[in-house]
Amino acid sequence: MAIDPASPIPKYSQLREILLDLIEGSGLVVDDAIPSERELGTEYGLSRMTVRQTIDQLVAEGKLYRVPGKGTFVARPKIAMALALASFTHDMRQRGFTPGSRDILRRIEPAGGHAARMLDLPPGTRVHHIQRLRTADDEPMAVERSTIPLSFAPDLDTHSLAGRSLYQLLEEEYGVLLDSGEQTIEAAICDPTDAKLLRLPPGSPVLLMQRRSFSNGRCVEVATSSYRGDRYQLQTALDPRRRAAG
Ligand code: 16G
Repeated sequence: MAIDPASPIPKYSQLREILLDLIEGSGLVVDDAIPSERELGTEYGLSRMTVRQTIDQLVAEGKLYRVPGKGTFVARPKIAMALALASFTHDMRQRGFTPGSRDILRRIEPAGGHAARMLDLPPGTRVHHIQRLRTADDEPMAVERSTIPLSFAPDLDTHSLAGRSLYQLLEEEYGVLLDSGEQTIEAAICDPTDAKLLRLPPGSPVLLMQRRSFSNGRCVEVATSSYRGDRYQLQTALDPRRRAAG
């Protein structure tokens, strides 16, 4: 591929395509170095500034990373999370990672107004509040905060969740099989406490997910999770748009 100076597509966009092809398509693997800014400039007849602008963008997107004094390297691909009612444990295992879970906080408390509304329960109903750090191959991935009414799992607090799946425990110990869910996902900035847990610089981006999971139409879990923006992307199949009736 070459840069076409006559093309209406800006040169940095053309270089981006070339670099993406290099990163994703043609033999470079994770942690391989890409050519230096000088080499790219010479090879494609571009100014250093154009090359830097393109690389900066790819670094910001998490496709490349820089090591000062050493060069620019191919980053690990992000984990493409499907929009499904999957448990973290199951999802990580399917991808070949070893899932982990560390309790940050577990307690029984009366549900506040917001949590109660989300759970379709009267305020003050007793709920388990569970905060966990989720890891994959010991690397922090997400902070998850789940609220579960005691009525579904009265002595859940006596079960360790270290390295264990909450969804599996609900099913095996309490016969609660989650069969539907709804979830919102938005961009957010990691709060300082979560940044520390996730070992991210303060102010890093996260995907903030709010999930309600149901069993037989009753809300079993309300969860708020912060997933690392530098490690996750969302992936979904797209259905063809339905034609308007009539
Ligand atoms: C997922 C759910 C979370 C649930 C957890 C159970 C999202 C955003 N969150 O991570 O709500 O508590 O799975 O995982 O997907 P576990 O069965 O491994 O404990």
